[in-house]
This record gives sequence, C-alpha cells and structure tokens, in this order.
Amino acid sequence: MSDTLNRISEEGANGSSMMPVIQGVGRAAIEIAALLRGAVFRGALGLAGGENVQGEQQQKLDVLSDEIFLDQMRSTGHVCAVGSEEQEELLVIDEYASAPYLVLVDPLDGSSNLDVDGPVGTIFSVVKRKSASDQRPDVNDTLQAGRDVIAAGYVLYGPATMLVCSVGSGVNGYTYNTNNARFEISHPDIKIPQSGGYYSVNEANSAQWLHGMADTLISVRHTEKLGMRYVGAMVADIHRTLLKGGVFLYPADAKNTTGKLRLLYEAIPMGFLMEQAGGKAHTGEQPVLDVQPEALHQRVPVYLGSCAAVDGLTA
Ligand code: AHM
Ligand code: MG
Repeated sequence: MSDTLNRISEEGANGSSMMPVIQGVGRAAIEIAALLRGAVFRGALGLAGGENVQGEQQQKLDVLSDEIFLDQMRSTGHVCAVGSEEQEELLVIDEYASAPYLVLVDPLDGSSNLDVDGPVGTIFSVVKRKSASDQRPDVNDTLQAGRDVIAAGYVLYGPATMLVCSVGSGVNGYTYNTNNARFEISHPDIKIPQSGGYYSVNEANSAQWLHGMADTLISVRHTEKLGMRYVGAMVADIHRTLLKGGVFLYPADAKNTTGKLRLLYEAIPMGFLMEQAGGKAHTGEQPVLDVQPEALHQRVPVYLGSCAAVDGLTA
C-alpha cells in the first residue's frame, strides 16, 4: 500500500489541478481526526451555544472543524471561497479572491454521534468559479448542478481515518497511516455492488414518509434481498453502501417535505461519488446531479446506492 494521495495528480483531466485542494482536505482531515480523539480531554464535547443557519444547535466540534477546514482551504491558495453548512453566508477568502475554485463543505457530518463516540465525517465538493477572476466570488458561483462538480469526496473518522474521493474518473479510497502520516490507497477504483447489501434509513419516520414510500421500501427490500443498517451519520452509512451495496435514503416526510439533507453539502457530493462508482443518486423526481441549486442551504430527498435498489424506490 505504498501509493499515496499524490496519485490524484495522475487521475483524469481534473487530477493535477485538484491536487492542492485534495491535499488541503487531507491536512484538514488529519487535524480534525486529532481534534476528535482528544475532544473529551479538552472539554471540546457538547454544545457551542449557537445555532447554524438551519436552526440546529452547533456543537463545539462543529465550530472547530469548520475553522480547521476553512484555514486549510485558505492555505492551498487555490480556493477563492468556501460554502459551509455551518455558515449562513459564503465565506470569501480575501487573499485569494481571484483563485479558480470554490469548495462546499459539511465539516462535521453526523454530529449527533459525537457524544457516543460514534463515527462522523466531513463531506466536500469542488466547483470552478463562474465569475471572472477579477470579480469578487459570490453565492451564484456555488449554485452549480452536480454535473458541473469537478471533485467530491468525504472523510470518515472511524476506527481508521479514510478519505474517499473522485476527480471525475472513478472513486478511490485512502486510509491514513499513522506510522508515516500519509493517506495511502487502500480501496482503489471502488465500484458499488449491484446486488445485495443493506437498506439504510431512519425507519422511525416511516409513518410520516410521503408518496407511499413505506410500502415501496418493504417491496424493494424483499426484491433486492437487503439487510438493514443505520448509523445515523451519512458518511458512515454511504461508505458502507458504496462497499457493500444496497441503498441509503432520506425521503421527504410530513415534517421535512423537501427532505432533510442538504443539496450542496450532502446530496451532490455523495451523488457524484455514487455515479462515479457505478451507482445511482436520485431525489425521487430526478437524478440528484441534474438538480439546479437555487439556494446555498437547500434540502432535497435522497436515494443513493445500487442501481436496482434506487430504481425500485424512485421509478
Ligand atoms: P448534520 O449535518 O447536522 O450532522 O445532519 C445530517 C445527518 C446525516 O449525517 C444523517 O444521515 C442524518 O442527519 C440523520 O438524521 P436522523 O437523525 O433524522 O436520522
Ligand atoms: Mg451534515
């Protein structure tokens, strides 16, 4: 396993240009993993006292992870702005306001798992700015459909720290080796299994799901012979779905009529990875990557996984 994150530079058209950004994500991941490991000793668990734009209570680790990620994106010199789930407005990096890329991030996804030492993750995607380099980037630069994303991925903080990403030519998984402080390739060319695996959903909401989804799921889980797993942290649930097959879903329900998960920070990056791994990503109405974003913090229903399972739930 000697191949490291540097191999991104050899992958397809976007490989070399994405190198600095993906390496920046890798540095952020190492810092966030260390922060998580030591959080209980530094009093960094628990609520920060504020709310994010979605009206959700922020945990201290949400805020700290957001700062780490932003600092690392700034240090690449290639990122002009960052849109974060934890920030109401787009954050423009003034020193590099003419740089070519914008990054969208959920710095610490699945934060309800923090108090129970469960897995959490970071989710990101990269787009090219639409505005001219002599203009100040703004939110319109981020409102790009998933088809225009040039790189996306996630970091899973589990027993090992893994970075799984795509620059548009397949999906590779790298595991952080603490002995040499490098991300080494451990899961080359990930392809989602097209049969078997698990369905993954918060089934406690099934009575509230719209459009008869509860009955549809019962039928699909029988036809596709799916087991059931749910961590409640999207990164962990998607990681298992990519490796073992099946489907992760967060449907619209009576409370969240447009779904719970965020289009730009969660649905599009994971949808990009799913398609790159030979799977599908759908909202129930259209492929996730075809949705034209209208707002930074927009939500959509998601069905992500093996083709037959996603088709069965969304046809
Ligand atoms: P977060 O970004 O505030 O952590 O919320 C997103 C998380 C996902 O990781 C996970 O799939 C989902 O919310 C779980 O929601 P629920 O607790 O409703 O099952
Ligand atoms: Mg999230």
